[in-house]
Amino acid sequence: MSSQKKILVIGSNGQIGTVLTKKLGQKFGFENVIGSDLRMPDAPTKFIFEECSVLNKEKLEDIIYRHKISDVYLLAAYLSAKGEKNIDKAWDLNMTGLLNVLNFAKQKKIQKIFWPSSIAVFGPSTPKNNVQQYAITEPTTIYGVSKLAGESLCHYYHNKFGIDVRSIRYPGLIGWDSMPGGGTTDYAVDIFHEALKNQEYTCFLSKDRTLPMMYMDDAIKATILIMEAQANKIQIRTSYNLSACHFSPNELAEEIKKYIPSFQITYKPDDRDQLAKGWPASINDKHARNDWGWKPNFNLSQMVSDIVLNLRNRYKK
Ligand code: NAD
Ligand code: AKB
Repeated sequence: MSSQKKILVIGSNGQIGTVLTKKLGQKFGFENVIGSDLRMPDAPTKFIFEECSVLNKEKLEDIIYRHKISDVYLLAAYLSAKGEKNIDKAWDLNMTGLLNVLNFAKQKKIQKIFWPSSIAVFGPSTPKNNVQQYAITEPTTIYGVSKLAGESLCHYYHNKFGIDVRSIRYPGLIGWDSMPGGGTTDYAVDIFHEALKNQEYTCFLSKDRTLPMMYMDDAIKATILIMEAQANKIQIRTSYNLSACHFSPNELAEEIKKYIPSFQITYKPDDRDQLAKGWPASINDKHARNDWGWKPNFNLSQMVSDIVLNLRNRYKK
């Protein structure tokens, strides 16, 4: 195996993959980053792209072999809201996809894996605020169930086979550069686009439904930080709690109004509000901070300012 880092991002067309591939390309060279997804990306990419399902083991193995892949970022998944509508498919993609990649590491075809978990591993029996790393995990969505099982699988493969798999429990992620793909926290991205285009938004969560959230820049920073940390710093091989800020739709709307005073929000909670109701309002991430030096850069007002600036530029074009 070559000593050159060669990175494969599976699910590279998604909300996180779109941004992560750019950051990894800037850091390690675009020639060392391979993206893969079910379909070709909408726009040309600077990195190499391979069309492939993570469920197609043979094709994936061929990509890993041809590109001499060392590190895999596995992002392909069904998220919470989409998962509730496709339970069998969500379980299959979220679990078999992970198992396929873990087995490539077991066979020594790759060296390191990043696989994200979620705050969805928590449920209504978890305390609401400042949720600790080892709090009760009794999820009530198939997505949360698959993430919790995935965390155990990562822990098991690390302990039994020494697999270097690293994981973060992302909160809801918000960015301006990509659109979300079927989650409960998607409102927090949609709201910016509607505020700038139409000055109004109908929110599918309740006005005061506070959730742990994070700006995409911080999520990407944490992802690269945990992957670049020395292996002995990674003390938790299930998945790390990670936190930046928490807010309700009402608080987000008030912050947006500082830039777009005519913005109006109305509330029409749907099934997704019930999913969000079972999740924590805030997370304690002291282990990530102590073990590998995690610290966020963006609070709510810094994030809103940056997103509005970037989207205004985009919509001007
Ligand atoms: P997304 O839905 O935006 O993107 C997933 C990508 O995977 C899509 O481009 C999709 O086409 C691709 N994909 C689907 N099936 C595939 C298959 N069989 N083979 C290959 N690619 C396939 O998701 P995201 O928001 O970018 O999330 C990425 C990961 O981060 C997921 O594991 C998700 O659970 C986790 N996560 C995301 C958030 C968030 O707020 N975005 C929060 C917590 C955890
Ligand atoms: C979702 O809403 O499903 C995701 C998540 C918090 O895991 N954004």
